[in-house]
Amino acid sequence: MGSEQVKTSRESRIELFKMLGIGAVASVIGIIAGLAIDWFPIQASEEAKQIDSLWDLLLGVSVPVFVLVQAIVLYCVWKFRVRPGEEDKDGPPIHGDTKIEMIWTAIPAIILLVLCVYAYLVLEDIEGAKADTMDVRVVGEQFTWTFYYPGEDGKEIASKELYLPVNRSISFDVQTKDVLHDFWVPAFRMKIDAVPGTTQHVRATPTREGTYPVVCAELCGLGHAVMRQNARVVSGAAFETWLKEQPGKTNPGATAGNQGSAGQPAGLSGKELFTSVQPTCSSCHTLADAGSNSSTGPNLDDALEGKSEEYIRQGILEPDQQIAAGFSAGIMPPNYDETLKPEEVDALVKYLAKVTK
Ligand code: HEC
Ligand SMILES: [Cu+2]
Repeated sequence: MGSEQVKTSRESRIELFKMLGIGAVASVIGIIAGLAIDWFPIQASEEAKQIDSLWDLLLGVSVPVFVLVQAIVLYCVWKFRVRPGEEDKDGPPIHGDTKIEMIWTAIPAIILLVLCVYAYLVLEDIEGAKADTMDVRVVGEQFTWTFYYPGEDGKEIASKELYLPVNRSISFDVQTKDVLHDFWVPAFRMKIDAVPGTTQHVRATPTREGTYPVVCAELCGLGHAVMRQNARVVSGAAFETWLKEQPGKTNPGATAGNQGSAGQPAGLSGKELFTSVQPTCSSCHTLADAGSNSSTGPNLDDALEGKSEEYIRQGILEPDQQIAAGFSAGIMPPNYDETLKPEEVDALVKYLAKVTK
């Protein structure tokens, strides 16, 4: 642009304003589109609001950086292309421009600094201790979550559903029994790895009653996709009532729930259990009678045909004792003997024996 033979400085200034104008219009369109898109699930926590505001600001700053630069590049490629007969011409020799270089270093530095400070303040606020916090221990394993609440006399109360009182700060202590998992409630926007051998901490304050998915966000094995449960945010009173109804846990030190599948409605039929115990059998197995057709585990219509109840019982309670041909150990959850009540196991065994005769 500094070339006298090609353009006067007035002409090149007009080109510059044209480019910036096109880039600015494109940026505004990009920001509006970015804000209009519904990126996230509903905001169900205090933290969600802060994180979404941070996201909106990041979007507002990064869209122009990308769109403006692209607009200028494309404009230059089109406007200043070599025309027929100009093949041997060369551009003016340019050896740098201190003023421009200082501007393009200073502006991004200032933008980054402002974003870092804002992100840090949000993080500080989200992670900071809050009054009246309730502790919930979260234990991941292939392929389920168990949630433990502090009960009376140091005993813990285990649940397969994450019941939470609304508008109360929750501090999650996240652990795993086996491999890496990642505790994530997208509606809360909070997420943390469960790392073997350590306890990770994350906070959230649910602000909206409702049911939201709890997801594992770390690929943890073949059953990873079925490692999904529910967070139920209820009123403080409803939470207290629910907690009182839960059976206490006798051995606080152990990590597994021994008092059966808390939160599971009692008296379900074998078929209902097959599709409702967490993680659901139907998410991995094909069984015509239950209408499931998943292939992570053996097709039970074939595998259990004519098999004894004892065989089926062992298949459920000690899955790694005999590995079905063509499948590997460590995929079928090993702890149904802990999470299912004996009568639930009986019902499942009887049901499977009957429908695969
Ligand atoms: C995460 C996936 C997954 C879930 C959930 C699951 N299974 Fe399995 N299951 C497997 C795999 C894989 C095998 C084969 C490997 C083995 O035998 O351990 C298997 C094996 C079995 C077998 C033995 C089959 C044979 O031929 O020996 C039975 C019986 C069985 N499952 C029943 C159930 C029941 C009942 C449930 C629910 C309470 C259930 N499974 C939940 C993956 C799963
Ligand atoms: Cu997982």
